[in-house]
Amino acid sequence: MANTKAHGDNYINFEKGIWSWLTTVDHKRIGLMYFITVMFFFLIGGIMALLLRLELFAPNAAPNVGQILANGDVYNQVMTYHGAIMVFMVIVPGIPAILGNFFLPLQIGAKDVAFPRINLLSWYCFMAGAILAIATFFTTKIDTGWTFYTPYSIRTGTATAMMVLAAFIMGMSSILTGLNFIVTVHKLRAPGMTMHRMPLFIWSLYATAILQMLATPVLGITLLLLAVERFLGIGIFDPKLGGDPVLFQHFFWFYSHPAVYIMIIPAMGIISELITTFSKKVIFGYTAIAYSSLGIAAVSFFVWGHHMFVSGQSETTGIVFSFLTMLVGVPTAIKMFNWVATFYKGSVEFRSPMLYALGFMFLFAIGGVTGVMLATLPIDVHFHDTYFVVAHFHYVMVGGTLMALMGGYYYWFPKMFGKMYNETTARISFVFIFIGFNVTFFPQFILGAMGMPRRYFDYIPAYENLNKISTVGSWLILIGFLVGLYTIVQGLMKGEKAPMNPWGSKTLEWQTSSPPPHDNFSVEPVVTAGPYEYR
Ligand code: HEM
Ligand SMILES: [Cu+2]
Repeated sequence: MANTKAHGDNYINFEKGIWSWLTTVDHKRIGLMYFITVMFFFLIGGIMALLLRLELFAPNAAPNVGQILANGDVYNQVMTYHGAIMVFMVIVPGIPAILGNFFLPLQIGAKDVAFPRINLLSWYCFMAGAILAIATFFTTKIDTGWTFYTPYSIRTGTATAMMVLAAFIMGMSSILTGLNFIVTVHKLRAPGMTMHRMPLFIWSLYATAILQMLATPVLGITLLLLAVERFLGIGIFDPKLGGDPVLFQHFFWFYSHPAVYIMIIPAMGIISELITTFSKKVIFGYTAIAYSSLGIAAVSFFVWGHHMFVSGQSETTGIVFSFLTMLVGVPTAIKMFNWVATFYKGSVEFRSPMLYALGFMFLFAIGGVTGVMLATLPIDVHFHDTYFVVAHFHYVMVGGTLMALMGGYYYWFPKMFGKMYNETTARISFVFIFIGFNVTFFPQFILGAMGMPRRYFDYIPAYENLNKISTVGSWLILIGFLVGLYTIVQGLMKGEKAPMNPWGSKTLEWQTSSPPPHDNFSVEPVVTAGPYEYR
């Protein structure tokens, strides 16, 4: 009793003032702070993407708006920022840091993560790195591509060292989040919440956390070596100094391939939640889905050489990496088949989160299959560094991760904010994004097969029509996101009050009020059954 300050009844109004947010150790508030900042960076990265496409609409035309990029150097810079921002500041932190932070403790019936202060520290690391990254834009900029390939990244006069430091600091943030999640899962589950009763989203975050902890330090050390080489002139990667540029690629992809699974595994976790909830049926193959996340995480460490098929590695190495890469298809297909089997005899409801789940399955299937094509050594020799690759990774990162992130927002929005949104505008937004995405990126498969190289601001006339279509698609995506933004803002301002459990879900986060109180549950939950006991 006798509390000096009046506390509100939920985590949002629990304390007031900006300072209470900046010093909060509440996992839900930290999740929201990530939400706001990551979405801001998504906006910046998105504007850059639109500029790139505008340039590619008509590179040789008389001056038009796109012409501001009609200079190879400027195009390279914008392309580098777009890639680096989207990867390091949007898609990698996206699901774990926003939805993971918010829902991991809630879904396992805990009051918070294991180390709440470290959780806040990881947000500050993220912000420090992100601000440093943006700051490079006001110096000599960077133009290496988000991959920082040597020897160019050592020799270029741009602010590579600063950017590399930024990526290093953001890596720290990712490691700390992973550490927190692993300890939380092991130590803070509610009574009765055995590992095999955890929601599949938690299993996916757990597998991701292992990758964050084991793979990210490799990136950190690699980037440190790059900086050492630039500043001290010690030959590590630069052949002029006796170094080996391909060594950089080995190190870089030893992190960055697992990193693509840091992006996609949590997305798959969300999809499992959505599919079982909106089919009103227990998920098919719970154990298989749970363990296939770990399977994907394990295999992902042995496939990095598929980025280097044409770097001069031996034929035997190429064949081995080609084979190992295809193995990733096995645990992935296990998930796909189990999701499809869950629909069988379910009562499937096409609410907006479910539309995103179906969108994910369709687009990610294309991304995955074209990944297997690229993993086929002789095919990659032809497709390497063409727009086929650009199309492939956008199908995976946008069609996969971003679709799941959006589906997750619509699913958990009532819980996070205690408000409902307009279902009609949410669906309109989805339709524009889904169609626009395919119009933008499908033609790029064809362009790639025709030989159009990536990372160029200009092309021969043969590529013109498909590029025009692709740019028009990017405008459709823009419309979709604007309608989505309207839906969110309208829901926040005018939405009806959300009930505790609007979708009739079974997992624990729906057993507390919307939005949840400061310490999550008024009574500690006791778990007596699995997470999806629909029927
Ligand atoms: C949604 C609309 C988007 C459009 C229209 C778009 C467009 C583009 C374009 C034109 C390029 C340059 C390709 C080249 O010249 O090789 C590019 C590169 C790239 N994009 Fe996107 N993009 C979008 C969203 C995203 C998102 C959400 C991500 C997040 C993962 C992303 C990640 C990348 C990466 C990693 C590169 C490669 C940069 C590099 O090669 O250095 N893009 N994108
Ligand atoms: Cu890879």
